[in-house]
Amino acid sequence: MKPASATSGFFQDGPVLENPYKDPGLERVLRYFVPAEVLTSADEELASLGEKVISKEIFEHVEDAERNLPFIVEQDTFGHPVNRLVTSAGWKRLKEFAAEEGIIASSFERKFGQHSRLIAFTKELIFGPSSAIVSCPLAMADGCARLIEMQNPAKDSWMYKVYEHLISRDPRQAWTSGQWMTERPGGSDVSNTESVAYETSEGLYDIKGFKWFSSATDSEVTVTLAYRDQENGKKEGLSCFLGDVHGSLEKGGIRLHRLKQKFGTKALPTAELELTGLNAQLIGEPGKGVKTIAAVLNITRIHSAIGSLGSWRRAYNIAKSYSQQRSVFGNKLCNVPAHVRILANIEYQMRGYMLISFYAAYLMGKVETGQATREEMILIRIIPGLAKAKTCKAAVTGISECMEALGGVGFLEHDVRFNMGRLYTDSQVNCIWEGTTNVLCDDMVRYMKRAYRGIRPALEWLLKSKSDGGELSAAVMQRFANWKQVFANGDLETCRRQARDIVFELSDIIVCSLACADASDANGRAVAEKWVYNKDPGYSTDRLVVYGPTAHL
Ligand code: MFK
Repeated sequence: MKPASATSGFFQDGPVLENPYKDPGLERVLRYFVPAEVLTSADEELASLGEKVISKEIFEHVEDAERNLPFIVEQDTFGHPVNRLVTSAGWKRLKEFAAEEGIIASSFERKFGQHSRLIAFTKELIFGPSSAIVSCPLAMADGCARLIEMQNPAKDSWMYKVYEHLISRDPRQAWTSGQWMTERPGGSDVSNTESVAYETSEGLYDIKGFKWFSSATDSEVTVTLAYRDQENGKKEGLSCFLGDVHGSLEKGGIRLHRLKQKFGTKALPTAELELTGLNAQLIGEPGKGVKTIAAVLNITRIHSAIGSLGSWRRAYNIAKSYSQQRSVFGNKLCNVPAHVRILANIEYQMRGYMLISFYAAYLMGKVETGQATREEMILIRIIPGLAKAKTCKAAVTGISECMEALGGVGFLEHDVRFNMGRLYTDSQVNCIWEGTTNVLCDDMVRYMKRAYRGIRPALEWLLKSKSDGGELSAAVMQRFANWKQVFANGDLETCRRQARDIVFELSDIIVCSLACADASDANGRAVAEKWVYNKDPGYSTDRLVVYGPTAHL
């Protein structure tokens, strides 16, 4: 045998990245929610985006953004304060690309009516893992645009101008938004906010305070919370404001205090900001800021869930492709039943999470276009939170499993295209921002306890409408009956202590129910039976679900 050298001997062929839009798992979920004629109209746009996000050019921008991290220039040579945030060319180009591709615009142009949201979120899923987390400012821009749209501002107002910038496809015009809620005393508990808004003229304010965790600091505007300055010690709740970041920075109304050093999302500038005079406009009713900003949260929560799924699918597709390249003990991994079973289990799980996350997008689209039924108007209050709470957590362990499926090479970071470590570290944040899992669960338990008389029939309606009338759906109904008993019998404090169990079980029940409506073939049935009974479908079904019916392996 000839000994190997650095340049001779065995070299493993790497995995192949395919167009993520052509992913059979995604195609199936899209067919579930989107009518065929809409998919046909959107096909070219989505396929083209799918090609671009795996192109050399886009990966070069990602590499640039991830190597040349943002920084703050505090002072010039002579000690004058400069207060300038520097981001890389790659980061800027990725933002421009997102605008050109209409990642946010697609939701608001409403070219596909109520299905526009589903098409837009498909774009987010496709682009997210090639975005160096430009997906974060996009998510907040999306939420901010929706919040403005809900106010129905006059066409000649500043607010409307902001809206037009947020949804623009022209990279020279496109803006993004921040969302500055978090302060030192309160992360999730925003009532401890220490920012004060001083009225300058009707509807206009100068906000002073310290924002502790401000992602997407390079955004042109922000949605933020502050207490309005009250005369005579009058008490009022938090109010919500739309802040002019760009203008306020220029005139010294915001000081970039420092950038956060983070476990992941490193290309994304996240800052501590001292507000010495953020010019802002009141948005929504004074004193009802939390309720107002919730419109943003419900959208960014869907982004978190679908962003996690985008990374997870990328990791899974890399692992799947690698299994068709790599041989061990004389067998390709795709022919090792234990390995195929790991991949199949990932697909069964992920498909369930895709169903609930895309269902959230489906509902959002119906609500925004005035097509939602009474029950759907109720469900939209909880489905985005349910989808985020469980999907984001599952994605972290799921991506870790995909990394392991590549063995040692899964742990390496040489190649931006196959950097599983980055997908893993970046996905961790989705469990935290926009409400940690426990905060989401607590909110949902409190809300459902208050609104149970409306929520219960809405859930029953959903489960019935997805039922196939067979044994699988009967098992789901039984599980829901058990859930109702636990939830209805528990007092508020007991349910809050058990919030995670209660919310996770409800999320699973909804996934099971959605999966039952897609169980008409072997592939869909395997997913549904896995979720409902945790049934092992056997090796041939595992292979079918992972590699498809015609795979020659
Ligand atoms: C790839 C993806 C990229 C994603 C980008 C993200 C960038 C990340 C930047 C950030 O992380 S920004 C900070 C994120 N912070 C949070 O998400 C805060 C998490 N905490 C919560 O969600 C708490 O539940 C909450 C702050 C809302 C609790 O505050 P409160 O003061 O205890 O309010 P409360 O009483 O729960 O709710 C006030 C009202 O709002 C109630 O209505 P009523 O006044 O009619 O009773 C609630 O029902 C309503 N509300 C709360 N959450 C809602 C909602 N309404 C609709 N939908 C919701 N989700």
